Parts: sequence; C-alpha cells; structure tokens
Amino acid sequence: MEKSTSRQSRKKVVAVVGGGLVGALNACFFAKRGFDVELFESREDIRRAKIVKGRSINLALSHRGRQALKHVGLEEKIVAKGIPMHARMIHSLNGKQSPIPYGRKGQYILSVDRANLNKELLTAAETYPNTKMNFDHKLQDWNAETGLMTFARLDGSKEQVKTDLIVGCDGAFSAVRKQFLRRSRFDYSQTYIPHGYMELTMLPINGEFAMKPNYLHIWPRNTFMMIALPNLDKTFTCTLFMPFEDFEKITTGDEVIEFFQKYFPDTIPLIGADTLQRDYFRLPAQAMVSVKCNPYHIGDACVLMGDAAHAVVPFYGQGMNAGFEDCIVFDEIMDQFNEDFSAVLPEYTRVRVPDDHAIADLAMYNYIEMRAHVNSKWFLFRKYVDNILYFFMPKTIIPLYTMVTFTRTRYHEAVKRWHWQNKVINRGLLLSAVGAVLGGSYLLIKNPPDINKLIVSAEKMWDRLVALRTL
Ligand code: FAD
Ligand code: EGU
Repeated sequence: MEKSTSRQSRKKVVAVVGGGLVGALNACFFAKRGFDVELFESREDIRRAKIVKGRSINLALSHRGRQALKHVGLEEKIVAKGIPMHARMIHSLNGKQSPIPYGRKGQYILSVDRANLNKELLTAAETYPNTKMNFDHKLQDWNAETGLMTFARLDGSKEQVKTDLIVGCDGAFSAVRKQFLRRSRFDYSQTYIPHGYMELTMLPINGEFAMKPNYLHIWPRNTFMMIALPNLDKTFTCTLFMPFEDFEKITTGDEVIEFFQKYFPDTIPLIGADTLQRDYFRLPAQAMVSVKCNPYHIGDACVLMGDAAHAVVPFYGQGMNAGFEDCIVFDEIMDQFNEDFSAVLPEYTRVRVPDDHAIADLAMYNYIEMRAHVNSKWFLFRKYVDNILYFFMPKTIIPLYTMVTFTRTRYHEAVKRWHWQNKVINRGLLLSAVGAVLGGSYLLIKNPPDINKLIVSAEKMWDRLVALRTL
C-alpha cells in the first residue's frame, strides 16, 4: 500500500499534448505551479527545423493574450517583438485609405510572428527544470479508461505513456478530442465555412514598408476581403479571404491580375504582379473550420484547451487570444480548488464553455455580416458610429470589439451587454424620431404658416430650378 503522505507529496505529472501556441504556454503555467510537465509535439522542434510549414504567418495579439503571457512573465519579451497597430486602415476600391483608430492612445493591438512566438514559448517552457519536451511524438490514440497514451515516432516506433492529467492542446483536429466523441452526452459541432484563405507577401519597397506599418490594413469587398499585417522584416502578410468556388475560377496568371485589377487595384504595384502570381499558385487556398464542443473534460483525467476545445473562424482575431485566456481561467480555478483535478476540471468546463461558445458565435456572426454587406463605406460608417457613441457615452455604450479586444470582460457577458446596448441605441433613435415628429407638429400647429407665403416661395423655387436648367 502506498502511504497517503507520500502520495500527497508526490508531484503530479501532467502531459501537455501539442506544442503549438497554447500547448507551449500551458506547459509554462503547469511548470510554474510545480507539476512535472511532459510536452508532446508531433512535429520536430521548430527551433531547429529549417522550413516551417503551418498556418498564418502573423497574428493579432490583444489584451487577453497579453494578460496570459504576463502570468508567466513573457509579456514584455513578446510585446517588444510585436508591431503596434493603433488603427485599421480601410482601403476603398478607388485607392483611398481611411484610418479608424481602435481606441484611445494606449489601445492598440500587436502584429506578432507566429513562428517566433511559438519558439519563445517553447524556450520559456524548457527553462523550467520540471518540464520535458518530447518532439516527434504524435499522439495516435489514448484510452479514456486507463489514461494510457500511444505516441508514434517518425522512425515507425511507438511509445506508451501514462500521466495524472492529459491536457489536449493539439489544435482544431485534436487527437485527444477523438476519445470524447465516443462518449455519451458529449456535444460536438463542426462547420466549414465556404471561404478559404491564401497568404500573399508584400515585400518592402526601397527598404521600407510598402504601406504604413502601424495599421491593420483591410480591403472589405463583401464576399472578398483582404487583410494585411506588418512583419518585423518590413514585409506585410496579406491574407485573401474568398469563397473556394471563386478561388477555383482563377486558373491562370492573367486571371489573377485581372481579379486584383478589379477588386484590389491599389495592391498590384505594392505586391508586384510577378510576386502576386507566384504566391497565388504556390499553395492551394486553406479551409477554415469552426468547432464547438461540451464538456471540455473527462473526469479528473483529461481537459481540452485552445483550438482543440474551440476552433473559431478568424474574423475577430481572437482564436489564439481565447486559447491563451483558457490558460488563465484554468490557472485561477486551480487556485480556487487547491489543484484538485476532480473539482477543477468540471468547474473549468462550467465557467469556460459559455465564453468560448460566445466568441465562436461572434466570429461566425462577423464572418456572415462582412460577407453579406460590408464594403469599405459600410465598414467606415459602422466604426464611426461605434466610436462616436463611445466618445460621448464611454460608460454606457462600449463597442463590442472594444470589450472583446481590450478588456477581459467574459465573452458571454460582452455579448449580453452588446444586446442591451443595441436596445438602448434603438430606443434612443426611436425616441428622437418620435420627438422630432411630435415637436415638429406642435410647432406647425402653434405657428401655422401663411399659406400665401408658402405658395410664393414655391413659385420662387420653380423659377430657380428653371434658371438652373437653362444655365
Ligand atoms: P495550434 O496552433 O493548431 O497547435 C496545435 C499543435 O499541436 C501543433 O503544434 C501541432 O503540430 C500539434 N499536434 C496536432 N496533432 C497532434 C498530435 N496528434 N500529437 C501531438 N501533437 C499534435 N488568432 C488570434 O488570436 N489572432 C489572429 O489574428 C488570428 N488570425 C488567424 C488567421 C487565420 C487565417 C487563422 C486560420 C487563424 C487565426 N487565429 C488568430 C487563430 C489561431 O491561429 C489559433 O487559435 C491558434 O493557433 C490556436 O493555438 P493552438 O495551440 O490551440 O493550436
Ligand atoms: C482576420 C484575419 C476588422 C487577422 C474583424 C476588424 C483578422 C485578423 C474586426 C487575420 C476586420 C474583421 C478585430 C481586431 C482582427 C477590426 C476585430 C481579424 C485580425 C471586429 C491574419 N479583428 N483581426 N474586428 O475591428 O475586433 O479591425 O489573419 F476586418 S483584430 Cl474581419 Cl481588433
């Protein structure tokens, strides 16, 4: 028999499956608490690999993500290598550029390099003596009854590992999650959107950024949209979002140029026709998936975080930020429940599911809204209205993106508040309209206009119109 004292003092072993952004950060969180952490990543160590394949080159890092980095002492290091974006720059079809600030001076988001961020996080995790990194370990399967995991190596060998807790951070197509799907009362939904995305590089011109660097550049064209984020090497990464069926229609270099001439003419000289054609055909368009599930845990043995728990479409710039916030939320619950997994895991599901589902819905809603009727005029108009109301009533009307991007307001609370604000705004508009009609009628009744004067002025108007026509 094991003595209860030795059992108490033995530090538990936590397996973090996936060494992407959320997995590497999570390894830091668990290591900081003193757990023995084993990180398993299917790829080779990206810090050694020469070619890094993977999704999107840069990401928008905002408040939630920064707070999580701060918890493990990494905020400054990452922020130093990020490029602040204080505003969006809206590119109209005629080439006009209009900046719309994100907020006040201190309210900006950061463009960060995914590969660099991942590398820094892995290095940070490794500096804890109680972490062990296992690259080239692809989780093949695990047994939800026994907790035994099977990993496949590149040389064809297999390894079996058992730990006290499995933390699934293995992305949108999570292998950890597969075991959840076999269980009763597990809710799961996944939706592929009709759009794909493609990345194009805008190189520096004469050694300088081809466009203003401290902006999130946006070309809103309803079903087509392009977004560009600045990189430290003075390039921009442009991401083109477009329905797959339209990607498929463009099959020759000439058609690429024709398409850009029609929808993004200002970018052709900036990207360069050759680069544009080369980048366009280099890789096929990538798919985007939204995944929601519930619960996020199995007993006291396994928990999902990041894209493994909630892949969201990128139309709020929150996927990584939400995944990073998962780590803080879990950490706070670990404090509350004294690291007792049997209490922590259900509480994490209870608290976090509504918020992750809320951001998944918001991102999907924004995708549908942008695709349906967001051209540059509409985008500018909506953001102006948001910002003006916020300026005059900063305590009452807070734009949704502000709550999402610059605060840690729980996502589901932000949505609730947004609905409430919309009601207030609509009532305000209705009241002003009713007031105008009533007020106008009252004034008309009190001071009835002299009918003769009206007719005379009508005659004058007619004369003027005739004069205009004969000019
Ligand atoms: P991933 O980054 O997918 O990492 C999963 C890791 O697990 C990988 O390293 C993978 O190799 C490993 N793995 C997979 N399977 C196994 C296995 N069986 N065994 C072992 N390891 C395994 N988010 C933002 O916050 N801001 C943005 O601006 C933003 N822009 C985006 C733009 C696009 C076009 C896209 C597609 C996404 C964007 N996101 C953004 C979302 C962001 O990329 C993800 O939310 C984030 O990468 C999730 O991190 P993760 O660690 O959970 O998953
Ligand atoms: C998409 C792809 C502008 C990086 C949503 C805003 C995004 C990002 C917006 C990608 C948009 C859309 C917001 C931020 C950010 C805006 C936001 C979207 C970063 C509502 C690399 N979105 N993104 N909203 O407000 O809150 O500027 O690929 F075009 S950052 Cl779609 Cl704040």
